[in-house]
Amino acid sequence: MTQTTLRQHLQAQQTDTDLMILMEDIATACRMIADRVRHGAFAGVLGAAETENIQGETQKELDVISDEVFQQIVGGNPSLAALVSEEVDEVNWRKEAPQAGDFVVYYDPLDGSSNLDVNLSVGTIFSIVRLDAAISPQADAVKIKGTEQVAAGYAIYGPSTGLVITTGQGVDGFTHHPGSGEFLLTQPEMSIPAETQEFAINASRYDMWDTPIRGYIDDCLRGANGPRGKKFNMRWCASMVADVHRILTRGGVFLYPADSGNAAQGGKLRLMYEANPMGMLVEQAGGASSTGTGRILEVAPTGHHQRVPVILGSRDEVAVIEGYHKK
Ligand code: AHM
Ligand code: MG
Repeated sequence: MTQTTLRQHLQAQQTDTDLMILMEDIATACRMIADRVRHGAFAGVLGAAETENIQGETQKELDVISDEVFQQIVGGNPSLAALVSEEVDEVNWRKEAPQAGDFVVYYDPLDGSSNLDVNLSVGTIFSIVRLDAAISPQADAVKIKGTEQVAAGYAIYGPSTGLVITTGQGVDGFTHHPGSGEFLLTQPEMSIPAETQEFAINASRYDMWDTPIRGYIDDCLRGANGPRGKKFNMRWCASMVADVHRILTRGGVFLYPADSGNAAQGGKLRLMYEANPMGMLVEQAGGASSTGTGRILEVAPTGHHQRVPVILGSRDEVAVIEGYHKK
């Protein structure tokens, strides 16, 4: 069987060389994060010992270690203007005078990290924007809409390590092959069925939901005899990467709405390194992504750590949920 590597795939898509090198750097960072995640509770101790740090006994959290790995590998890319990380308050500028053609990378180095304690799937999410003009290195300059993304993706650290990417030409899934170290194309042209009977939401927040979300879930739970006329299944991984991976594989909808517990922040999930990249992937796979009242990718960012309500997945089901918001 012929195996297609990540580079061969990006070349076949005629990806611009600078973008291809950047995506390969991100893939390398993800392979190294996967290795640290696999070390589990030993990661901090072993990581520090490897660098012969005399403070080696001070164990670092894996999400901090993952951020350091990402900065170290991707931060050296010559076309990079800035990194924006969930783990770092300020924009990490890599150039004093970013030019047109340079990239901004937004990322969550270890999403779903509450799952680490229980040894369940976590991942790294990334979004890439290319500057269309020179900018001065100020935080306002990275408030760029999701529609401007040139690529997005995530790595999933589960039973195997996967990498799912889009450069705006559909969505393709790769699996890390431990023998060669390559990401090999294993799920070409991933697509989300338009209809579904499966939703993902943290139902423990039921008492905090607003009327549209409560109405939608109530109606799903009423099954074949209810207004939806069909029985729904439910899944919740508490890891957006794992939930979106399932949806890209077999369909479904994922909801993390704004509710009375997070309304002051505007929701839980972050626009620039969670909602936008997942929104682009889902759209590229034929699905839809919405805040409930509009397309996620069209949200004009107010800050680089901004939070938004997130509803994404099977196209027709997202439209149904938007309908509950219009009632
Ligand atoms: P994190 O970036 O702090 O890990 O938070 C994001 C995660 C998502 O991966 C997941 O969908 C959600 O938070 C789970 O939230 P909850 O703890 O309410 O189930
Ligand atoms: Mg996160």
